[in-house]
Amino acid sequence: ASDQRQEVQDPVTQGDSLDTFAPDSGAIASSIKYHAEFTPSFSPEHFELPKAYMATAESVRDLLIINWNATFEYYEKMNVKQANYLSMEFLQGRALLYAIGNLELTGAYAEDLRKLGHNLEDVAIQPDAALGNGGLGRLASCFLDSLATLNYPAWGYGLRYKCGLFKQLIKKDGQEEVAESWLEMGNPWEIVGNDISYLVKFYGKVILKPDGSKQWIGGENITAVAYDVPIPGYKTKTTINLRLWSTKVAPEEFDLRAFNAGDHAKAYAATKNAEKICYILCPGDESIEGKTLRLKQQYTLCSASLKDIIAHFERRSGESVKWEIFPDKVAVLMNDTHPTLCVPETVAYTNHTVLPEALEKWSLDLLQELLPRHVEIIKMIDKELIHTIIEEYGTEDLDLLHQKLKEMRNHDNVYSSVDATEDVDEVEGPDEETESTKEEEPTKEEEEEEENDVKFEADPALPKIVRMAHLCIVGGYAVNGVAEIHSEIVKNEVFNEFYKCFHGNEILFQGISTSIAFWRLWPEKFQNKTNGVTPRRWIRFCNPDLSKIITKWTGTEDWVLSAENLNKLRKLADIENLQSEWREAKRRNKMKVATFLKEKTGYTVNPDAMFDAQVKRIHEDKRQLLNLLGIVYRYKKTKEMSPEERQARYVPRVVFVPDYNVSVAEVLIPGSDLSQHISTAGMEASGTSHMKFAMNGCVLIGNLDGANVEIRQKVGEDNFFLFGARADEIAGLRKERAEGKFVPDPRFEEVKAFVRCGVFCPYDYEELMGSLEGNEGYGRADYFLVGKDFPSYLECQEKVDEAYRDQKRWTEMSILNTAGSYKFSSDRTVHEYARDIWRIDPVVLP
Ligand code: T68
Repeated sequence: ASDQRQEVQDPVTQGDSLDTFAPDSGAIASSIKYHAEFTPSFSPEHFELPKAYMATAESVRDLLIINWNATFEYYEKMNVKQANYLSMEFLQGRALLYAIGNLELTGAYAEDLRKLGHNLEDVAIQPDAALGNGGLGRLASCFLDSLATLNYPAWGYGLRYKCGLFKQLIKKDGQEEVAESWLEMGNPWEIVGNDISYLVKFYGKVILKPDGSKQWIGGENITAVAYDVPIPGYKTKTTINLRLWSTKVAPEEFDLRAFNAGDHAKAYAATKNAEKICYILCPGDESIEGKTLRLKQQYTLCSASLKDIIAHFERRSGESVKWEIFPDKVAVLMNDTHPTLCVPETVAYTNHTVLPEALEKWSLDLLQELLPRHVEIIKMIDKELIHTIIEEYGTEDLDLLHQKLKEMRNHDNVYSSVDATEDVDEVEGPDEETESTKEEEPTKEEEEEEENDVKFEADPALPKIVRMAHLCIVGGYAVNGVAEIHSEIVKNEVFNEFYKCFHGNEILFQGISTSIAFWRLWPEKFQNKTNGVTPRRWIRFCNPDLSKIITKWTGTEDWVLSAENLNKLRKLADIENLQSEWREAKRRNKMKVATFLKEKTGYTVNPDAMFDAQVKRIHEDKRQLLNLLGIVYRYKKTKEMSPEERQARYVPRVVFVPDYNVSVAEVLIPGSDLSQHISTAGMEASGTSHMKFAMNGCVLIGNLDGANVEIRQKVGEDNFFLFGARADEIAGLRKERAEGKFVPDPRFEEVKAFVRCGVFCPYDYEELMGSLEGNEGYGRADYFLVGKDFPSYLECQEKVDEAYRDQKRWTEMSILNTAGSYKFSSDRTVHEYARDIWRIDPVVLP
């Protein structure tokens, strides 16, 4: 990629005028009435919900489209360099009130809707756009918000799943997942581009053409159609685009003959095959069918998006398309490895996990069958990598070189075998013989190369897999982690071979380190970009009460666009008046939580109690179990108290909130006092919910993992409850554990026994408790070190209780958390990506 920055001229001098629509009073009501009458998605008689929502949304969309078109036209005209954020997930949440807020029309809409007999808040009842699972998807949405607000030329690309995140029901036996289509009532936020579609190909074979070039032919073709979602920035005309692909059958794939012959199932097979690609988010991939579907999803995103990006480039280039300047005009970011199949192009890669089981791997056979041409390219990349390594390393010491490659293959290579201990699904080969370069006569040059490569061949007896993260690192021009500690782990541990490392003897003498041999692959690619979240949605929009207080005490509303202003609160944190306003706002937010919980779960909670929240995808490494065992321990102790003693304290009350999503977060986060970020150190890449909690004045309890480390630095050590083992101790502790040297704390034994005895309900707890003890058949002995951290967690929670009793001190901590959260605005993160990875500049519309 080039370092060249975009020079943007003022188009006003070129006679353009791009006025935004500024509706006067009454104009909004007319627009809503117009849509109610003429947008034929509901029956004509009434103006009730959901029709009132739809008509209101459509009128807002009109306004967005004006800015969205203006933005698009301006980028076209100025031929700007654009960043493209490819992500399998976006967790947008609800759009109506947020968009109105960004357009600064909340008052006007509320007033005009009132005239039409509706309350704005009540009208906004849309389902959440939940096209994501958790942090990774929500990060993508926060980035879009910041990109638009900061006027960066950028688009998001994703898939338009018909069913987003499942509806979660908690039944007696556990979680029940129910599919739910968020599109059932229609989606007013999208603009279908029937004229923007691309063919996406699967299967088939590669042939060698007479001119020596290769062609991928045959196979199955589907069509990807663009659905565009305008993303408005805050207080700016810039409205960027989230382009989501929906899949349908390519017309020529429909078997009309079979249909007419009465074999309707056969005729529809192609339709179903195409449509199922976008049917659900994250289809189960235990089965080979599931794996194939997931790979098809990933490839659809890559293929359609890159074709679209290339089409933009060609169109914007006009008469003279110069491919050598493609990197000056286009940056592509892969949000984790899901879009790895973009690698042959200009890409950058953000890693979101270091957990071995979460690092994507695909069987070479499956890839070969579905994408034969890509496998050839991947093999070429692999070959090139080996050549790079030989160049870097030299061939003087062949044994050492072999050793190095073997190491990389065993745990770190692009296309390689894996060690036999690893569990890789065997996949049946393709039914038909595919013609690929493998079977062609090699040229003389290739033969020579082959000879050279034989020496470095992987063990043919082992199953071949493609490690997507390695492909991303080799093919990407930049690789970043999402918090400082995570980026260090990425380069020094998980992907160290691709960064640099020492081998031979490293001698440390009187503080001077001398290495005998030095291996250096791509240290310059590796970077850190600590995550962030948008203060627009995560303070201003979800917490209007606190927003007013922040504006009042910092003197301006500037913090919404420049989060550094939040830090002004630091000096004010002990002022009594501010503190009492702060507490009142928190109390009102807690009342909202109490009302919400009552409605949603039927449980009553006391708003005077401390609200202690843990918000995470359910994962062993995030250690919900540590939280639960902590609760059980405290429950047991409360039970053992005398009635008088118990009276003096709150009895723990635990509520599980099912079906968590962005809208639920908007209620829970402002109304929490404490939030828990207690993953095993080194396992949470960053975490982002704690950034939202801190922004809303919640105090955190956590260990030195992910972005906790940086949050603690910013809010101050005294305002963060720290416990637990550090990342650099984990390997040693696990070893100790495996060798049976770990001596559990009596409180840990007590709590496990208590659960086992069935006080909560009769249930076979053996699997759960066994996993903590490493009992036979239950996997690795407490791999996530719940037992090790349990005592320090309990002690830390006691300190929390103590601190909460001093409300003055607690409020000060709460204010200091909001103050210190300034660093964790996604505006800061996006500026860093723009400067260091995408190399794009803001382009302000005239
Ligand atoms: C999260 N990852 C990290 N993954 O766990 C979190 N994965 O620490 C980090 O803050 C966040 O990414 C943003 O960087 C995820 O959310 C997924 O949701 C996911 C989904 C499908 C496949 C793999």
